[in-house]
Amino acid sequence: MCTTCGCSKGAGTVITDPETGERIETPAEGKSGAARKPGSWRQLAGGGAGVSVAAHLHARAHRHVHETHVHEHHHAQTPVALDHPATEQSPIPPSEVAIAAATHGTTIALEQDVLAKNQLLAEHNRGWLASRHITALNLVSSPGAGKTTLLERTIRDLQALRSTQSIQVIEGDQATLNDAERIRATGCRVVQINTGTGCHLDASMVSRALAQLDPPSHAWLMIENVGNLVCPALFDLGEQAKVVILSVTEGEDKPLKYPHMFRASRLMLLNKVDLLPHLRFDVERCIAYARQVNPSIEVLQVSAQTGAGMKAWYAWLEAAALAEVGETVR
Ligand SMILES: Nc1nc2c(ncn2[C@@H]2O[C@H](COP(=O)(O)OP(=O)(O)OP(=O)(O)O)[C@@H](O)[C@H]2O)c(=O)[nH]1
Ligand SMILES: [Mg+2]
Repeated sequence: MCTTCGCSKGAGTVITDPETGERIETPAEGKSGAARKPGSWRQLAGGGAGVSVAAHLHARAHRHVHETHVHEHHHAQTPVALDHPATEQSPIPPSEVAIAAATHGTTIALEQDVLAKNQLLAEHNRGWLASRHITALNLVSSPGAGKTTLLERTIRDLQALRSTQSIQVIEGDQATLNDAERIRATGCRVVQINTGTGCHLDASMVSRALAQLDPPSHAWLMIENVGNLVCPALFDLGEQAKVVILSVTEGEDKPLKYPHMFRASRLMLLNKVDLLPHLRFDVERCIAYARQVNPSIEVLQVSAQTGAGMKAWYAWLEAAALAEVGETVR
């Protein structure tokens, strides 16, 4: 359940492979009836490329930020807090959690519990992906910002360039196989997660989808999250980075209104720039707002429709993939 908004209470998740028609249903939490066994960590680890995931998870030192102090650990690939949602990478500053905890008591404890459990699963996903040298990105945006259009063009452009790069996609939507069908039409492997009333993907859904997708070594995995600028910011899926897509039709103030998402993202793709001549949208101001909430956010201006700016996005992808391989092969 998303304790932030209670969205997924009462609805199960369905993961569909549009190619085979195979469906894996998981009932909502608290509902009776056994779920089909999800793609567990053990299952995923068994299909790995032979690199020790445990070794990978122990590969790098990192710092945990707790409510009152920061200290160093040596037990995970990237900075995480299994006992607290507020980490260096987390969109929730520790001070806000501390204040909320003081005022809301057990509600926050529950939310911490859900997020801590998710964080643990996300680290499992990350270790498994790293063992296959897979570059995984979590594409987040409000509904209709252009995530699927961007993926369609990215896949087709790279195919036209005769790239041998394997791209695989996990689609997240509350309902329909529409986006999965659009991706499948490009010839790319895809599975669709339908979250029912849920407003975001979580790490356990992605773990099950990965078991179904079984992406090959060195693939690029694109995870299109449910269209929502709020809750997906809180849930680490095990990705290398979040990429937030903001379309110019949404208004330049969105980074200020939804700061957690922009703080959690490494790259902002400002999409639909082909529409700028028809809108009152101040690009420079929008970028300044994004950097106000996240000084290190990278920004690229693109049009997924016309293709403008897309070469810079492909270069960014290559760099992210090289960084992933450099990190995991070492
Ligand atoms: N003009 C213009 N339209 C675009 C661009 N990118 C996407 N669109 C249009 O925006 C609409 C939504 O695009 P989608 O790719 O479905 O958006 P999405 O973010 O995947 O939407 P959800 O999955 O429903 O959240 C479609 O009508 C697209 O044709 C762009 O760069 N320029
Ligand atoms: Mg979409």
